[in-house]
Amino acid sequence: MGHLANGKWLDEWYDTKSTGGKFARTQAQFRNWVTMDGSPGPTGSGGFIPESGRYHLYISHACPWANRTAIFRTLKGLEPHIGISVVDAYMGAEGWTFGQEAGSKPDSLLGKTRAYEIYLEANPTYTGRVTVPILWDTQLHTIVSNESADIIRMFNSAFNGLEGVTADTNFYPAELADEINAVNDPIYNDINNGVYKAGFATSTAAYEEAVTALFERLDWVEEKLSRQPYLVGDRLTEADWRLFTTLIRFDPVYVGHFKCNIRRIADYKNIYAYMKKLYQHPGVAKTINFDHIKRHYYTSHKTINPTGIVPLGPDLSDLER
Ligand SMILES: N[C@@H](CCC(=O)N[C@@H](CS)C(=O)NCC(=O)O)C(=O)O
Repeated sequence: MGHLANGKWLDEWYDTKSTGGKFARTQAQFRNWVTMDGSPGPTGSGGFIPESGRYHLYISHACPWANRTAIFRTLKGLEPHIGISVVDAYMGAEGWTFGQEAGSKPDSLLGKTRAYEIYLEANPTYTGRVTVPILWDTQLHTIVSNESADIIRMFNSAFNGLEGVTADTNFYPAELADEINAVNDPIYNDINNGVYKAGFATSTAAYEEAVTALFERLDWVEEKLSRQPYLVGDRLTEADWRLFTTLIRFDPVYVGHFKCNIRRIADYKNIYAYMKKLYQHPGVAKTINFDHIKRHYYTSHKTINPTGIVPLGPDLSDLER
């Protein structure tokens, strides 16, 4: 775990001293958008038109944010058009690295062995965290975006029209945009980022605040799903995929490693059934690698789990039935 400071790699854990033990996530810095006509998107600069083979996605199978982008790449039929590389599960002193682990996929494009070298390729004096996902543009030789929330929206619509990519699969329909954004915000704050706020807290007060908000929000989702199949009603949307990648990691990792243990997802009747349905959605299960998920968290966060022992459980076989 580390970060880049003016282009120099520093092996340092998150600083929670200045925030009273709270984990404060920093904002992604590459915020350009691929758009159909190459015009600038809501942020960043223009020039990124959709072309087959032009873009490359760097992910971690462990990471819930990167997993969103892998799911959209698959469900939108973008696999033939956008290449992919997968970092190793273990994140050590050099941050994310590309190796030979089962499930990993080396950087066949730039030939890097460390993810921070990709950031330096885009900006030799970059300062900030080196996170996945990363969407790379082979033509302008830079990072389009390192923000999963933006990348899934580009994948949802900007590439429509390429062979096999259709507008019919639409997880962000205009008429539901307001509703989707309205559920995304609290779910991001209390659940997606909430598990990290709990797990990376270094004071009891910060931990308890995060866990309380997390379970109140899960109870809220449970109630919603007792009335409707998806977060915004009858239609499967972006909001569901954003929540799903946190839910699927919850019982194997967040309950134990991040101490989010008031209840398990398996204890929530409606959320569990919903999560299982999304897991079994065609194409999704192959984007989930429980070996990488468990090994990454339990072995990389030595301040939380110094022995690096990876628990054997829980039994997840019901997801396959
Ligand atoms: N806002 C980013 C967050 C991505 C993120 O934090 N990824 C984690 C992995 S789950 C990461 O790469 N962390 C490395 C670090 O912080 O040093 C997104 O949603 O794309």
